[in-house]
Amino acid sequence: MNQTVRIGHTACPHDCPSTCALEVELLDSGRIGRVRGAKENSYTDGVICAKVARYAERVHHPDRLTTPLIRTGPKGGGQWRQVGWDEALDLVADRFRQAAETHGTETVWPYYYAGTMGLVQRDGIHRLRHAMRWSYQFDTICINPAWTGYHAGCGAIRGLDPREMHQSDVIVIWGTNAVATQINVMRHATLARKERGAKIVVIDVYETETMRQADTALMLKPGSDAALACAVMHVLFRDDLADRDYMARYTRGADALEAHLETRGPEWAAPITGLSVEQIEAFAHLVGRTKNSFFRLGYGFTRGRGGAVSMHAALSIPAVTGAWQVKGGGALHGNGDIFGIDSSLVKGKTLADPSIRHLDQSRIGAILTNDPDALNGGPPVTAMLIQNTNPMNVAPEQTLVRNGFMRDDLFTVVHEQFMTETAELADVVLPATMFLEHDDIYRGGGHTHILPGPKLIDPPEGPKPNHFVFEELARWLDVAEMEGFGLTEREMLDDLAERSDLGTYDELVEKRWVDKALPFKEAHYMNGFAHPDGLFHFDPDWTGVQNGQRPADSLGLQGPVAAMPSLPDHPGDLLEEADAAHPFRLVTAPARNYLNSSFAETPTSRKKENRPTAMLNSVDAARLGIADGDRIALSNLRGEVVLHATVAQSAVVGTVVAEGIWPNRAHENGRGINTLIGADPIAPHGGAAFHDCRVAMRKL
Ligand SMILES: Nc1nc2c(c(=O)[nH]1)N[C@H]1C(S)=C(S)[C@@H](COP(=O)(O)OP(=O)(O)OC[C@H]3O[C@@H](n4cnc5c(=O)[nH]c(N)nc54)[C@H](O)[C@@H]3O)O[C@H]1N2
Ligand SMILES: Nc1nc2c(c(=O)[nH]1)N[C@H]1C(S)=C(S)[C@@H](COP(=O)(O)OP(=O)(O)OC[C@H]3O[C@@H](n4cnc5c(=O)[nH]c(N)nc54)[C@H](O)[C@@H]3O)O[C@H]1N2
Ligand code: SF4
Ligand SMILES: [Mo]
Repeated sequence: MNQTVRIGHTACPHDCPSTCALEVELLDSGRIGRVRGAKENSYTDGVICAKVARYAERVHHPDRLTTPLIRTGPKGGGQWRQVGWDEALDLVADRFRQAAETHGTETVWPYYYAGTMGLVQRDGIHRLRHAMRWSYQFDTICINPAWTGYHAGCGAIRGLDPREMHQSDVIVIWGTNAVATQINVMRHATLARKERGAKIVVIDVYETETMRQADTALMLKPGSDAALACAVMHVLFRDDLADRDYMARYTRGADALEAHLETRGPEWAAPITGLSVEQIEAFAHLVGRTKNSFFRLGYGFTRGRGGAVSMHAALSIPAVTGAWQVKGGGALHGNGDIFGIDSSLVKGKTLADPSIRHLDQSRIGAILTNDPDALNGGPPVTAMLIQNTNPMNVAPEQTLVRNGFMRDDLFTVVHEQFMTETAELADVVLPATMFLEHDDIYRGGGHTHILPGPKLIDPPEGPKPNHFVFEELARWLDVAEMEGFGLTEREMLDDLAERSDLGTYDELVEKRWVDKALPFKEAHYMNGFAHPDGLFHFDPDWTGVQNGQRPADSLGLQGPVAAMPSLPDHPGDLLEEADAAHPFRLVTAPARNYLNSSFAETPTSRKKENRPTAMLNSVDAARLGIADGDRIALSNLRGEVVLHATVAQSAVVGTVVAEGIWPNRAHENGRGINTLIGADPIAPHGGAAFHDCRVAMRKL
């Protein structure tokens, strides 16, 4: 069949720091063909991940939800009645109203996350939440430990323009598996190596695809990054590689840091990290002698109970070397603070009442099983609206999460593209459009662009955008007259663009993207760091306001702040260290072909990932009599998970890695990997410790 191919321009909406500029083949049939990265976008540079390149598999998937469904049998029983939107919304509005009449408005908990990163489709849920005085969500599942640690040092979430890698002689890829999770980091790093011989250092806890491409591979024990950073800085001070002039002008706490690090040299760090003294010395000398070292700091190494400490410690290295002073030198974690986006209308800021109860997103298991502490002084949660997230798969403490969702007195509405494991336990399921079928605006996490994502194809009959759900529910619940309601998606996008100095939405679509990169001096904090005193803080205050937000303690949700070190140090006391009964440390890293739980529904991703596995070292395997391919169980006090073993020299002895996130049902006993993960908040500003978990392991 001969079809004309037109190209549509949009942006990837998925929860990924790359936020790629996309070119989509639009076939006459209304279907899409191949998806490619835009070559003209200097960050995307024509490169995207394979899973989005084959997006046709997802958007035209035969299992997509296309009709609203109302549950007819027991929870999770799979019996549904197909209904029209009006009947579904009528029921939802009725039940939400009833719940609020019985328990007060805080009993309704709208639960969302970043399945779409669109600023209108993702964030509009807050407008409805505030209008209805429903409970707030304290977002903790992803960024908090990383952002808090970064903010503690720099005073803002911004750093180098990632394209500056082309002017770097050393690129340190720290705690991110860029090949899998943000391919463009790898693209620019490997180009820099080709162009100028830049050396790539990769710091991870197992041999990832990213590490296999490194010039220097530092494979350490989970949660030991701050110890490595301390030893590196010890060497920098010791060997006169610290930039004392720079520190005097731009930092706070340098003398205290130097004194404190005297006892934290490579000999101290070697047993903590599992690295050799020589490896640590060599790494310290490399970054100490190469001013233009680019520290690309990921999320992975912050998903432990010492996560904020680890981020801040790693970030302290370029402040000691003074790397920030030169092109290609300094750090980047994210650039969230450069965009000047004003989402106040979308989010319904004027409707917000700060006294309303906050609930910790990661503690959904404890919340839904009525743990009084997790309920934070408010009523039980008896009604939920869930969008863009799949907590029955991705949230920690899965056993509690399941028990909670099974409660008969909990009414759950899930607006979804697929029948996820969360949707399976819903009372009402509403079908959602995909990004190619609605309009939105996105901003880069790991780069400097704002990109419009205009609608390119028509959805199937049935699915509706998130914005439609906010507007319709507002109407059914009689708050449609409040500020911020009553606009179409396009009108809302125009308002957002205008408030954010981006012109109109159409103008933005015409331009394809806007580059908000800061000038050198700003991006490098040469006019001062973003704290009020203009200094980088080696000695952060972990209490009070964190990353510019209301502190968790004022929300009643703080982690063990008192146990945090006041200067960079190994946060050993905070970690879930191995013990005699649970001698292994589990890391639940992302799989290359899945994105959190997304794409587990597409046949190619599924085939490539094969089955849930746990990677372990041959030394550990031999000791337990486990051979490659054996069925094994991982367990701890939270539960037990069955997988198959892959034996390789790919991690430090004592570390086990399970890539995912696989659907729970892909595991033999229906228990997914997050059964093993704890939900206790990471200090000081919350977070889930997905890579900090002790387990026992046995052959089945
Ligand atoms: N293919 C794919 N891409 C994704 C995702 C996905 O699931 N799959 N998820 C998306 C999302 S939501 C996010 S937030 C980003 C996250 O992307 P990243 O910043 O890459 O963070 P993580 O995915 O948590 O983990 C990255 C790496 O950290 C390593 N790690 C774990 N513990 C430690 C430690 O203690 N020290 C060190 N040095 N390394 C450690 C893991 O082994 C893993 O290789 O990726 C996004 N992109
Ligand atoms: N074991 C382990 N667990 C983890 C992690 C880990 O590293 N290890 N990483 C954690 C991290 S960093 C994160 S961010 C979370 C993420 O976890 P989630 O937020 O649950 O992300 P996804 O699993 O991608 O689920 C997003 C869902 O949103 C739906 N969706 C997408 N677009 C739209 C839309 O426009 N409208 C509607 N209504 N729905 C939409 C998709 O179909 C999908 O089911 O997982 C966390 N869980
Ligand atoms: S790399 Fe990330 S942003 Fe780019 S296409 Fe893939 S999922 Fe989307
Ligand atoms: Mo995330």
